[in-house]
Amino acid sequence: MDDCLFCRIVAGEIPATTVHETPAILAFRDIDPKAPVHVLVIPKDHHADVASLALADAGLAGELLAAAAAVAEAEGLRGDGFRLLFNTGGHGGQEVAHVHAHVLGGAPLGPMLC
Ligand code: IU
Repeated sequence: MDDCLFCRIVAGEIPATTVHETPAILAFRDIDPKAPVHVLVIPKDHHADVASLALADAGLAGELLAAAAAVAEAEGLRGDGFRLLFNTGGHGGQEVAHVHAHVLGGAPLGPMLC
């Protein structure tokens, strides 16, 4: 989608710091990190949110989770733990309408992120 920020990152039109990539998935550092490690993991194909993705392509949703786990491993988060978060829709606080998993860690995050 021409007007989608994350589609433009996938297309290389907007720079991002990539930490993990597969043919279907891209993971890059959040431009405004909310934790010492904050990586966004997205499918290269456009899906608006995690519910839309899961209904349209459960296999790709699984690839997204596997990539998030690989990022957590590569970033050294597996031992102490991390947060995997999908903000979804308006009430969920989703600002970019291209599904993205937030991988957050590197410090204790508390019981909830709001
Ligand atoms: P949200 O779940 O849609 O609220 O998360 C969007 C995230 O995208 C948020 O953490 C932003 O800091 C991040 N982001 C980014 O990494 N690069 C950008 O150019 C823009 C937002 I705009």
